[in-house]
Amino acid sequence: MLRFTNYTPKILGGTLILGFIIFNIVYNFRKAQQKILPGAVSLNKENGNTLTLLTNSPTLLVNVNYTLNSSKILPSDDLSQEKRTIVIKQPNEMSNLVGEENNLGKSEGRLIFIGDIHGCIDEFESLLKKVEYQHNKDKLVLLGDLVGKGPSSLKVVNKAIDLQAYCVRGNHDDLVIRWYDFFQKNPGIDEKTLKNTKLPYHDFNLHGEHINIARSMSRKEFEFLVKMPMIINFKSDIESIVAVHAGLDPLKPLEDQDSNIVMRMRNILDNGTPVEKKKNGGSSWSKVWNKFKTASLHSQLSLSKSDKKTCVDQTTTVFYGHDAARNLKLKDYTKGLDTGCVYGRELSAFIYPENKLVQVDCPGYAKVVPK
Ligand SMILES: [Mn+2]
Repeated sequence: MLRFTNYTPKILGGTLILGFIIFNIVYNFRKAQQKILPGAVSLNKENGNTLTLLTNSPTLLVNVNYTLNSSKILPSDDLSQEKRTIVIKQPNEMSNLVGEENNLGKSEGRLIFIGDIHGCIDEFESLLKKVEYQHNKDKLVLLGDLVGKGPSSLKVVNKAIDLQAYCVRGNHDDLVIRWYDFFQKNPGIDEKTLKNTKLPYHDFNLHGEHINIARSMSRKEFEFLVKMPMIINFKSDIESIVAVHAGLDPLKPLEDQDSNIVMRMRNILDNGTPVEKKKNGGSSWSKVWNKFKTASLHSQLSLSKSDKKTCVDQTTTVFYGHDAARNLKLKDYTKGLDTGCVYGRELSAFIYPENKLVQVDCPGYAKVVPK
């Protein structure tokens, strides 16, 4: 029987202090774990699915400044009425993005945005012919997922290297990058050890194709992929064009976007949270982006004045891929170009500043997986 003695308050006090210490250790340990893993934000918190973490310190944002060689600056609505020449100034930080030969300097010509290629090298080459791509004048912008699903992932990567294309990282590119990194850290690992090893990412699949792409990848191919940033922002005095693989969180400036979200988002919930899977609810991110002008978005979400300044300018035009299920989506401020090439639909190019869409048909290589 427990009796109240002179020692009881000390024991109770001691237990409380000990409990407090243990709580703090656990809490701080978990917090420290989260700090070690920046970008480890779950897109699907509701389901408890944690998202894949990123390796190799991905570059979030690269800015490309350009000027318009036009005697008359036009509002963006009139872009199609007068062909303007873009002069791309190659900033230093782009030098390691466009392959080993960085001799572009200034180039005049068109920006040609191309949706998810997924290893479809033949269709990629046909599309280049169809748009009459001129290497010394035009600039290619590939919207990520160069690899995976299709027949010739590494041929597409090498073509991008040869053409010195600007590319943003897609979720499939990211998976191959992480597998390559895994083999760098575990050199010569045999099949048996591999099977018994606890793999570092939930989306690592020993029977998937990404492991094989990574295994057959050269150092040069890896370095090209790993240097692909999440966001490229083409900026002139009057307009801003952004290339990303999946989408942008309208409530954050470009430099504060989350890499995982930029590579994977599809929808935005009513409370403003971006989510990867449509089954999590919400609306298409592009619908949200186009629907709300900056002010109305802010007033709806009751943000403070200081927050208003930090959001992405809603007039920015965003080129993206990733959402083959929604197919071609050309809206005022967003251009969705994943038209399901690898599933037997089309590979699409959007030519700027002509605002012209060019497509080639594809026979289809991969089964359609509903998202
Ligand atoms: Mn994708």
